[in-house]
Amino acid sequence: MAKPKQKVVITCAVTGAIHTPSMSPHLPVTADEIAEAAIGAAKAGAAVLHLHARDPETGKPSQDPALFKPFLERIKNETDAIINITTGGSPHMTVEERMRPATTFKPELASLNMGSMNFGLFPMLDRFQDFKHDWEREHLENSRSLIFRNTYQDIESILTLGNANGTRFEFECYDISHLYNLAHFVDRGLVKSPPFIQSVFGILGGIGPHPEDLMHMKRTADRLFGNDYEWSILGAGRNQMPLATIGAAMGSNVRVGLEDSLWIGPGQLAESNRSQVERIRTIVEALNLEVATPDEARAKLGLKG
Ligand code: KMH
Ligand code: ZN
Repeated sequence: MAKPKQKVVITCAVTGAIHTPSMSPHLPVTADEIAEAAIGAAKAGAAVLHLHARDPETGKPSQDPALFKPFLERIKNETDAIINITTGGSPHMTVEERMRPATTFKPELASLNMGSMNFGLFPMLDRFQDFKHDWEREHLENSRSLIFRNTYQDIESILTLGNANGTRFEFECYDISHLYNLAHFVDRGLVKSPPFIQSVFGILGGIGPHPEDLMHMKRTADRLFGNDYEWSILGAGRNQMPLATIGAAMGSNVRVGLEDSLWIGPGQLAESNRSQVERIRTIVEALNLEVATPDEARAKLGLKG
């Protein structure tokens, strides 16, 4: 009898807080743009939508729940995709600020960043120089001296909030040490199994984007969590599709979206989130794997539904 095909959960991270509006005319900014981009991604096969909000005038990242509400309502009305709200916000924000939308909306899934780190956005100044808003240049320049703060106390506060609200987590692991931090919280009983590990490659300050880096993350996760975890791959920038492809071939889930990469090919801006979801879907199916529906993803990730 044929073995059932592995189901791959595609997450689409629709706008994020790394890129700025002057970098791409396709980056969703307003609530309507975020809703339309997210709905398009869900229709193309994204079971999980990872969501941030932006100020509609300036495009600056914001954790104001009032900015999330209109697009969350539209997405819930028009799709059955899993809503994943950021608690990372932007490295420029306080942890209290970052927690506001997940506290307000109690989603099925929220991100949780597993360690404090440098977060170097300034190399993007080599490629992008013309900015419409002052905040955009400052956002990149200031990353030379800021720390993306995720102390043990911060992580514990977000975990406690999630556990009280039935929210589970996409654990953002940017380096090997973050896997050990996650194992610590599993051992303390604060994280229910299986944890959904989003391995992040290619952020300056975290692990690099070499396939050997991916192998080292996987070997370490296998050693710490055995078979009892769900693995996903996020490659930043041009690493997005190659690393997602390697990961999917090795049994991982995948994350794409304009939060992580503005590109669809060398020097070619992606015109939509949907186009990246379609691209990875084609790759996943070419690997003879199946894309998970939202309900299949809920079952895999143990979500409240
Ligand atoms: N920006 C990504 C590298 C979060 O929102 O909590 C990871 C992320 C963090 O999505
Ligand atoms: Zn994010």
